[in-house]
Amino acid sequence: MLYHWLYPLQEQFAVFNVVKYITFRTFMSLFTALALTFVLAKPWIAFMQKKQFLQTLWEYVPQTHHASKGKTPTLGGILILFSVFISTLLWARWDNSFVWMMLGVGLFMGLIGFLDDYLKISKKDAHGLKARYKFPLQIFVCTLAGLVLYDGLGFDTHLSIPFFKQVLPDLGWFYIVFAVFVLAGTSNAVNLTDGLDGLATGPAVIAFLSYGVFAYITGNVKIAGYLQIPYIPNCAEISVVCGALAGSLLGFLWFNSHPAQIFMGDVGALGIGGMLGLVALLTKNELLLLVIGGVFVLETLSVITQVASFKLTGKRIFRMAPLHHHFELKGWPESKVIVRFWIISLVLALASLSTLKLR
Ligand code: 57M
Repeated sequence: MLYHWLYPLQEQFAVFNVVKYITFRTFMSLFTALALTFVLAKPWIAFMQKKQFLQTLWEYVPQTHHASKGKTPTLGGILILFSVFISTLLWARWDNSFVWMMLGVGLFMGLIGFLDDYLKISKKDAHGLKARYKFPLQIFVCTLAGLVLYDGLGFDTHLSIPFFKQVLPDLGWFYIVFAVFVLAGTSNAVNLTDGLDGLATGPAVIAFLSYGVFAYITGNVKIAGYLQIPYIPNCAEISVVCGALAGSLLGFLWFNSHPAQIFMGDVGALGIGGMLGLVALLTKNELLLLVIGGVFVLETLSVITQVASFKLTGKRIFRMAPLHHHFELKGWPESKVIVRFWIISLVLALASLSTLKLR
């Protein structure tokens, strides 16, 4: 919005020329979202406590210390998404379809998560929205997003494979299925990871910072050409949204860090996960998501292999899946599991960025 208001004034006031620059608006968006979340978090936590919107625990929580977490307010995702929306609307260009897609996916995936949280809180039952309703709803939203990309925006359906510049398989209409897989997979992966204080928030900050860089260079014809990566017009504007996400999550982490004063809830995990999947699609860096979002992938793989092993052999691979429960049950203190997962996340993100010149 500010771009559309301030840029025309640059002829009278040269200083407003600065809003032309995506890098400037990305940083402003980051700081605005950070400040919003930071300032609003305390009143939001107090409001959640007053309304008794507290986390509902599973009846068979194995770790005794998790029992105390039942007093923690949830629905922090509403705060995160609110700050992201306000900051994006302030700093991003309104004539960019990708920006609206990001907000749309965040909103609708967040709504599904909210329904889940609402049922958990109102019925005081940790199971919330039943999987037979939750997954079809997710698939519906993700299919809509896939259709908008494929049909509405005529998005390039070629798959870009890191290190293989010449290999660009065209997925054709199958791109919609691929998009659903990436979007639904990422949102559920973030959701599974969100089981310890700041465990999903930290890696999500790192992932959005990394994708902010990827979005910027993918949408810059000169840098994309120099690095020999696919150039996607209008893609750079997504870095403003990534900035808002990174800022908002960072502000939230201040309160979600151990011992957490608030959880993001499914509204946050699904909304943020959906947006992370979408930014990977829009920057044509879907395969790199396996590395940038490595912690989310590891957590998901631990669940898949645990369930498969138990069904096929009757034996468990991990003491408990997702992976963070395994380490907790091995006796690692919660903060150690969290910080070590953050370290892994940071190293993987740096490794992803280092591939840019190699490709
Ligand atoms: C939701 N929700 C957290 C909070 C957060 C298939 C199976 C692996 C599914 C999995 C599952 O349901 N995972 C998704 C995980 C919950 O946190 C809430 O949920 C939101 C995110 N969706 O924002 O609102 C609890 O996590 C803890 N927490 C923190 N700090 C945070 O910042 O400490 C969350 C955020 C909170 C709090 O205690 O209450 C959750 O873990 O429930 N199910 C499981 O993870 C279960 N695993 C399992 O059954 N494993 C089996 C099989 C099926 C693979 C096995 O290994 O044999 C375990 N979950 C829990 N206890 N809590 C079972 C034991």
